[in-house]
Amino acid sequence: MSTATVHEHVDVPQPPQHGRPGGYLRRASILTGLVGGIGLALVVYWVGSLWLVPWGTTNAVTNLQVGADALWAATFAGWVIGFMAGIGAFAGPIRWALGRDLTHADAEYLAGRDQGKWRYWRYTTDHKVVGVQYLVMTLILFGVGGFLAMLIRTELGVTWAEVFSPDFYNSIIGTHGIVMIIAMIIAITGPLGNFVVPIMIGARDMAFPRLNALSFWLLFAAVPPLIASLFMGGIRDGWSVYQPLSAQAPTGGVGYQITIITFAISTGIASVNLITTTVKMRARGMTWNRVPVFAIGIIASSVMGLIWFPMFQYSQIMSLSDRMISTSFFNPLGGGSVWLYENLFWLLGHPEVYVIVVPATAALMEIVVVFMRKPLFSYKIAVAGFAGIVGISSIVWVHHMYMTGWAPSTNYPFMLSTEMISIPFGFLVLVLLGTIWRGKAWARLPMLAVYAVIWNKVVGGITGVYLSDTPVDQYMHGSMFVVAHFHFMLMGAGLFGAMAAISFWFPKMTARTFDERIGSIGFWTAFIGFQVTFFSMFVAGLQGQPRRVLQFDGAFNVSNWISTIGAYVIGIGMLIFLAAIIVSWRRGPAAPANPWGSKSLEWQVETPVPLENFPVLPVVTSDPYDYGVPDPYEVKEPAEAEDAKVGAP
Ligand code: HEM
Ligand SMILES: [Cu+2]
Repeated sequence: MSTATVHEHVDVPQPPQHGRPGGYLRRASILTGLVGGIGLALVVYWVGSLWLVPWGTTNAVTNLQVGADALWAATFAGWVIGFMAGIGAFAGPIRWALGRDLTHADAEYLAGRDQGKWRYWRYTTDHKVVGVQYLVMTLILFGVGGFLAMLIRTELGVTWAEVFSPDFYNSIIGTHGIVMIIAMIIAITGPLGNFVVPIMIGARDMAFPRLNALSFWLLFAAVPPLIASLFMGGIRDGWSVYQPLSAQAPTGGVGYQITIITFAISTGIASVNLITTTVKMRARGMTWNRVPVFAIGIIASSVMGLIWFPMFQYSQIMSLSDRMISTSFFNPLGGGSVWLYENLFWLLGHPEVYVIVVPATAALMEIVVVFMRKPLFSYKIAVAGFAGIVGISSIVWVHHMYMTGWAPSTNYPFMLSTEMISIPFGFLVLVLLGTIWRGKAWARLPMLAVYAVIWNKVVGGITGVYLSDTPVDQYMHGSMFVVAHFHFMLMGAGLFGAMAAISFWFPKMTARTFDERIGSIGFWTAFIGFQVTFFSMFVAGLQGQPRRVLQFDGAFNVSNWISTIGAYVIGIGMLIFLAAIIVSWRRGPAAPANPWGSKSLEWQVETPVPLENFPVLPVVTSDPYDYGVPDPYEVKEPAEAEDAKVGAP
């Protein structure tokens, strides 16, 4: 991408300055957040237990004292609100309401100027800080989800005994599923959407910096209720917490509901921010056909999240209301419908897999052009692929309900729409293959990882087509084949794609060089373990092994032993990859500004990236993929000077 730098001083209009800078925002941090959260939760629980439980009214369906659910729902909500108040999320709006809007000095302070590492523990608005905060949060969530996965495979591998009680095994599965889904949803959009996209499009920050901090800290506040639920009887009906089972689950289910309701607000805000940033903050000259494909992928993912995540949120608000005040949204005895729940859930459930896979695919496209030194095979087909997925992914959700008996006549149109989604999905794989085709790859980890992810995508995609056919699904529904299929998609394409993307943008994000030797050992160990784990689960599923059942017929023993060994190998590989991230971040050699020789804007800025990103905003004059294409703006030495040089002694 060639840029013409125009040295013009841009006057940034300043908000009217009222009163002195400072106030609570200068003292707020994660510590005041924790005090606020725990403090308010305790107060609510105390007042609530004085007031709620003594009622003793019992929910007709759950036979549970309504008070208990309402008490915990209020306590968890108290934690979220108290934490957000404590960390300073409401300080800005309150000051604005009091006519004392933030001063420019406050805004600079909030952006983290001159605060060193402490800025990562505060309500900081700089998109680069928020990106790093999301990266750390993603790693923590993967740690929790991965640990639970090891427990699941241990239970399934120890075929001669029971390691956990059936109830606890059920809650491990459900918690593993939802923690991993949340981790995958943020894995690329959070760290890289926030850190890379604004620089990549030539902006100084996101469109709404304060909202950006809000989206991250809401995510942070959303997690503890979910973890708490594991110790309050847990969620025993899988990550999808289907009704009417979840209405009868222990109080822990309330933690899940508060988490999803809060997380949905966080993703909604983040999606609005990511979309608005690329629509409104692009550098001059960056017309839509010059926008890097990664930014397009992030928009596509954010649009799907923005439209469909509220469905999930509504389903949990209604579930909570059914539990707390005995409404009957999903209670057939009160005229409600469990199918309403399933439709609401899968209206999000399916597009969400593309919320995960689309950013990973877009990141791979940024990687292949750099390491193949070739223009993208077809920018237009890539964009058409993303647009096609946004469109079709919203009309396929019923393939999760083929076997529910809800509306069998709809199965065939949804079978068709589901099969059709492999067309835009195929576009994306073809653009990757087309860019690789006949090129000479620079064999570095990010590039080699692309091959691994394409393999996983193809396996995941093909098995998806099988399952989209109702006759096949009649046999496979609820089996380990389905589990293996979505792991190939969510983990195989999503997580391994995220690992490729992190290893690519690591030098820019951390100003350190990523240790590719350790990183590669980790990546490929996990990749091999992954194939072993989930191919044997394809086999177990074909043999008929049901999911979500800890006791099964001995016929499945061998495939489960192999799968469990594979899972431990994944675990070892992931720990080695994590070690590579930590070791490189702590003491890796300082990274140069553009180690890959990329033409994209984010690699044209200094490393570490200065607070304002660009000393002067760039003007863009071409797309970022003109590798191997002569630069029309390159200032050529006049011929005679050339000759003169040739002649010169
Ligand atoms: C270390 C890697 C992982 C292993 C070994 C693993 C293993 C498993 C197994 C064996 C199950 C099925 C349990 C059963 O039905 O009895 C499962 C369920 C699930 N996994 Fe994973 N998983 C891993 C990573 C992931 C990742 C990265 C995701 C990303 C989204 C994920 C999402 C899910 C979901 C959504 C379920 C369904 C939970 C439910 O049935 O409610 N897993 N996992
Ligand atoms: Cu689906």
